[in-house]
Amino acid sequence: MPNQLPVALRAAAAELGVHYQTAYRWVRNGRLPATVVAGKYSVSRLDLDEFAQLRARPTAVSAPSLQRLDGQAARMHEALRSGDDPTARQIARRLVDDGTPVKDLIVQVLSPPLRQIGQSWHDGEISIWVEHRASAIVERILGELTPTPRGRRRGTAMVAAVSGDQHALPTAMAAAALRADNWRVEHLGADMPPDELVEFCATHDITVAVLSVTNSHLEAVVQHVVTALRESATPVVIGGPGRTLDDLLAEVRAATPQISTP
Ligand code: B12
Repeated sequence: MPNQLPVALRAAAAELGVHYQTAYRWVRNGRLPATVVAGKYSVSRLDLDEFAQLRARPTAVSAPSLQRLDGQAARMHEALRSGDDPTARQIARRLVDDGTPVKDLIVQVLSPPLRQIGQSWHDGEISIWVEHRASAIVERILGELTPTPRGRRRGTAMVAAVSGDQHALPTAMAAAALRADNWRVEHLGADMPPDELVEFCATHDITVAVLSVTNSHLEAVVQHVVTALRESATPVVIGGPGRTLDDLLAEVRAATPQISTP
């Protein structure tokens, strides 16, 4: 008869082929049922076998490679386009649990489907509600990301888009990547009146201002903000379509050479 004794979490992690911390995260977020025995987590043999089987299915994600992320982006596209909120969130959660950096999830898995959906809307293939619904799901996914970097914060970054630009998602993406990279973030979202934005930076301890510019016709407003921020000695970086979150992190560090090491 097979051994039915509960398995200590460390042994369960080894059996699943993951680091102890990964198994611990799965227990904490409820994916892997466990009980506390003598002050330590244990998993029942039944739960462990079921979990191992689930992970072995083709949809499960183990070691996220670039190729794998492409596959997940395709599944994410399906889920976003059809408004399948639970599946979209599950794909994101699993990738994060398996160690995918927040910025890779955003750039490789969330952004390509959004671009495809934007293009399909532009080409008249889908109604605007498909795109709105997909955006709302992505907002929710981004809200559920809770990066917990260790160590001292690099400083405080203000992230916003200016008046006339309602694209809040790119600002939320930038905010999430910055948080994961040890920045404290003041996220003001989209459609920020330029003078209020400048005033905010002047009256708060802002290390760097990050402007996400998605609408191409807002150059004059953006230039106005940049000039005002530079006059008040606030470093500013600007980015938008086609720019990655690696670009963002590199530019923010370059703009603040004096404080960027946590
Ligand atoms: C969702 C969406 C909307 C939603 C936004 C909802 C929300 N909560 O954000 C709503 C419905 C409001 C919307 C409205 C409009 N939209 Co729109 N939208 C999109 C869509 C599908 C996704 C936008 C997005 O989230 N992009 C994020 C990702 C997918 O793109 P990305 O470039 O890789 O983003 C990266 C950078 O921004 C970077 N980043 C962010 N901040 C920073 C900062 C720095 C310093 C750096 C380096 C990088 C960086 O991080 C992101 C991730 O890597 C795009 C399609 C697309 N191609 O993006 C159209 C798109 C941007 N929209 C478009 C249009 C035309 C509009 C409207 C004018 C439509 C209309 N007729 O009403 C309005 C404009 C409203 C306004 N005044 O702003 C066009 C833009 C065309 C143009 N060149 O200006 C696009 C490209 C669709 C298309 N193919 O035609 N939209």
